[in-house]
Amino acid sequence: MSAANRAAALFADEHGGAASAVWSAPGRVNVIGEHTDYNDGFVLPIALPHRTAVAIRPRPDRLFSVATLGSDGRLHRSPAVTTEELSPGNPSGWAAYPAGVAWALREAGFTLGGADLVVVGEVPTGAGLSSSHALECAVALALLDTVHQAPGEPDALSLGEIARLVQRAENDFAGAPTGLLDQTASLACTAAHALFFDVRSGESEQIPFDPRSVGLELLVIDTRVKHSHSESGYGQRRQGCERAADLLELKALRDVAIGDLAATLPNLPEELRPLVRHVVTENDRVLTTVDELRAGRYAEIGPLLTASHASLRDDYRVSAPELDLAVDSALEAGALGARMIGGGFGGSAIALVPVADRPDIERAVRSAFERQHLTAPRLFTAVPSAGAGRDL
Ligand code: GAF
Repeated sequence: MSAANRAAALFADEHGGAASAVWSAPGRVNVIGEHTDYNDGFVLPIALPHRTAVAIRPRPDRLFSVATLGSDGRLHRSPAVTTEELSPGNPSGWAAYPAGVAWALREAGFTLGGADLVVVGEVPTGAGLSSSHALECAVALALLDTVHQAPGEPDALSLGEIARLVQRAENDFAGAPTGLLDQTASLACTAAHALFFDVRSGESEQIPFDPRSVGLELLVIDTRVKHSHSESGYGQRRQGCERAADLLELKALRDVAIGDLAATLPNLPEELRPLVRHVVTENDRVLTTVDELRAGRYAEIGPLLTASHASLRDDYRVSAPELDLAVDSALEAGALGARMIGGGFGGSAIALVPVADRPDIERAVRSAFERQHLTAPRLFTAVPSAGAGRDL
């Protein structure tokens, strides 16, 4: 059963009667363009088939209640608070993600009534696949629907505006200083495409991306090493980039042209140079990847993925031994390219693999983990899927 149908059924059990709507939003895999979003740069994500669904029904009072299906198969209920009572820290824990969205909408001037929400998520959590943004985007759309602002309504907010509201929830309520990549991917990706998104201009283009049509697959390797953007070195990397841009008197590192990189680096303190080198070369790799995909040259993006990983590992220093192992073992077994994805310090890697070689590559990655006595990784194919929408 789909996440949406399960959310609808659980809603009926929990609250009696039907939900008024069910919205869902997917997790994402970023093909390339990592740690470029908060530098005003370029990203190229796809949406996963894994979705988080939110069944909703407005309440006559002002209470905001959320129940989520846990991995233990039970519903976990957040303490019900009124929408007026929501403030960063109240509620905390997992409930901060849905509550933060209601708070951000309220802060943006929407008059929200109370609502009951039931959440069913199938995006693996802590795996760098953006489960928190899938949840936040689905909640945002469900709540906006209650005030006639969901996509499709007359004068509705644009997807870009919704993405910024979700970003505010994540940054100021949940306390994770993340950029715009994940919510934009979850909201705006379409099936069989990658989304080429220019964070500075807000412009995006759907790039046809269907690896299976050329005998390839994008394999996700979830290392099972959990990560968290509010606790990892993510914020510190972000501050380093902002400091470098300030010292260079630029709005953002996006403004360093690849051709000026060598001349620019000596003007910076030594510890900031690798950060800048990563961001500038990564933006360039996104542009080259888009060119290759537009020309249908899928295999050519392999080396770009691998170069991205080396840059994230050596310059940006956000990889982890398990991510390096996933990438190295996949490459040794015949992947055309591989890299860690997302914020790093754990989570997942991707590998571009010929369909025919996938069983061997999968076996090689699994035995590499086994030899090092690591938790078995979870492997699956990332099929470029649809973005968020209303299911029921
Ligand atoms: C995380 C963040 F949420 C994104 O905004 C982005 O910075 C990414 O890490 C790194 O590219 O997923």
